[in-house]
Amino acid sequence: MTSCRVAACVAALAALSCAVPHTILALDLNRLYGHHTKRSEYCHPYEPFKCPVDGNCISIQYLCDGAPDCIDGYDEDSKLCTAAKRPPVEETASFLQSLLASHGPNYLEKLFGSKARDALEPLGGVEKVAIALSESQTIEDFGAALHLMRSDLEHLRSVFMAVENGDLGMLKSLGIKDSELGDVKFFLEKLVNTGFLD
Ligand SMILES: [Ca+2]
Repeated sequence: MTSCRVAACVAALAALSCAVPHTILALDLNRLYGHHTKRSEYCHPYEPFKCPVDGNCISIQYLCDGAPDCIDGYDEDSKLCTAAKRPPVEETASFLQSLLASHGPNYLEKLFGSKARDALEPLGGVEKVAIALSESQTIEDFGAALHLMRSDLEHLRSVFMAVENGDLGMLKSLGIKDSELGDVKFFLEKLVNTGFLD
C-alpha cells in the first residue's frame, strides 16, 4: 500500500469500503494523506530532486534535459545546469585554497587581477569565487558576478586561451610550480570544456 500511487490507493480503498467498517476506512485514509504530506516534504531516492516552488519531486534524468518539469522551470535554470557540469564548489574552493597556501594570500591576483588580493577578500572570499566559477556559464558572466574590471577579465581570458592552446609556458610564467601544473591545467580545461570561453 505504501508504495502505490495515490490515485491507485484511493481506488483500492474505495473498492474495500463495502467490505470494511467506516472507522477502519477513515483510519486508512488518514494514513494515506499522512503519507502524501510526507512525500512532498521528503523526496524518494528515485525522484530525489525537489522543485523549490511547487515541492514536486523529480528524477535526476529530468534535470537539465531541456524541458521544464518544475512549475517555474527551476530544473532547467542556467546556473543550476552550468554548475551540474562543473567541479563541485567545495572542490574548487579547496583548489583555490591550496594555491593560496602554496603561494601566499595575494597569489590569485595573477589569475583574477588586482581585486583578488588578501585571499580573495575584496571579491567576497574564496567560497564566493568558487560559486561564481561553478555557476557562471561564461567568463563574461563570471566577470559580471564578481564585478571584475574589463582589463582583469581580458587577462583571465588570455590565461584560459593559453591553456586551451596547450601553452603551459603561460602558467609557468604566472609562477605555477611544475608539481601544480597538472592540477591547474585540469581545472582550467574543465571550465573551458563546459563553455566558459563561449
Ligand atoms: Ca527538465
